[in-house]
Amino acid sequence: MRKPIIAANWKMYKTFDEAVEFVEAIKDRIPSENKVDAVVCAPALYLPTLVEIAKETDLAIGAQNMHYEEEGAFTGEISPKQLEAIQVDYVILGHSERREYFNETDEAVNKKVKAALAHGIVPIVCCGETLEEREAGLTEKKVTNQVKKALADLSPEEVQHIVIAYEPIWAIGTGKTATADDANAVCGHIRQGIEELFGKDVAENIRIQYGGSVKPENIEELLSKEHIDGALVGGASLQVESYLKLLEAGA
Ligand code: G2H
Repeated sequence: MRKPIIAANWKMYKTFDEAVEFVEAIKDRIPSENKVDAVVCAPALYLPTLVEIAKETDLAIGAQNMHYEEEGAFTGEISPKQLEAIQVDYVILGHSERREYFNETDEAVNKKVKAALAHGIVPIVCCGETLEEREAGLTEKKVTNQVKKALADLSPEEVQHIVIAYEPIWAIGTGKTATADDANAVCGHIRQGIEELFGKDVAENIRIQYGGSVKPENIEELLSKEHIDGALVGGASLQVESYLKLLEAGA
């Protein structure tokens, strides 16, 4: 059985004080780590403080992006080595907002995935289609291709530690959610692609989240589906009670 993983993606929201207040409020209210993995992916400048507050609780802290190089002259960037040093557990990679606004390519995502794994950080690798691609019947092709490129040259052993997040771009922050059946079908297709590339065991073990306007009202139905192992949540992860409801649905 795959353990659900509910990850908050705060994006560029919350001040430092708000972030600290949130993590203080939830850290002792996380359902048992045996039942659900709870992750908060916060703006980078809050990470050391949040890791410290969440230490010895069931809450894990993640970053929303990183560079693939260990160090160097890359003004404004943050490296996997730097994230590892402050004990960040997860990193979101290849989110559609980064692909769209910061020109992040599949090749860069692949380098980042490798770098994260080399530093003991679990990558949450995002994929998803635009509305035009969906309407043209290209969803499966687009998503499978993104996943294949993101995981290029990795071993089955490495891939089973990764989390995939399927986020249809047209459902992000729009209030529109893919139906649970549609989301499940695409997640199933991703799993099938992983089986072809890395074998049945890896496909059965790897966790695939759905993301895109997930909220307390729709999470239970999404999680009831065979291939959906959790959620990557933006808007509905910003309020304490809402995020806790999402975790309870996963537990
Ligand atoms: C998709 C999601 C979080 P939201 O980006 O990754 O955001 O839940 O606001 O659609």
